[in-house]
Amino acid sequence: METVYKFLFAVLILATLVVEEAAAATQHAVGGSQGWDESTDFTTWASGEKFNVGDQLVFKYTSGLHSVVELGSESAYKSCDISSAVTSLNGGNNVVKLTKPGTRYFACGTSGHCGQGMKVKITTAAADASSGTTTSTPASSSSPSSASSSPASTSTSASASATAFVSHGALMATLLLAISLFLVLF
Ligand SMILES: [Cu+2]
Repeated sequence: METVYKFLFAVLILATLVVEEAAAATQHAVGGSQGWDESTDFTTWASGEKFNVGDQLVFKYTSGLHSVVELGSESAYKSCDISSAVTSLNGGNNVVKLTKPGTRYFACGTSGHCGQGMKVKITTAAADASSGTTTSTPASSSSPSSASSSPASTSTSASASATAFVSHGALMATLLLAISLFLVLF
């Protein structure tokens, strides 16, 4: 009977850890309440946000008026070279997952909009910086309607699974530690 309780305790710890890990991922509504629009100051917005691995960017805009293109380099970003886009998204509500540390460049694909400042540079911090601290997200972005925006994250799936493996390892280590602690104490 005692083993049953031990098992249940272990399951409880595991469930808690999984929930905590899920809660640590933040959704960033790009541009804040103004959204993905040419009137938004994205440099100021991005400087006030902290991007961690596992977080998501949510681009909200009027479908047909704007789009989201990911650019492959700093130079393409600076010169608004939309033709070198890595990924192109549209539809008005796109979710892009930040799967690894580093800088990513996004711009609007509509002619002239990037030049007007409708672009943003996102720098994702290394995984270890994400422990615990979750940045605030506007309540409006709470609907996780993962639109047809998966292509952006699938291109980097190899590194994504590597990151997942690392965090999974840390999770298992914590779990094993908790279980052994329990066995020693009781
Ligand atoms: Cu635009």
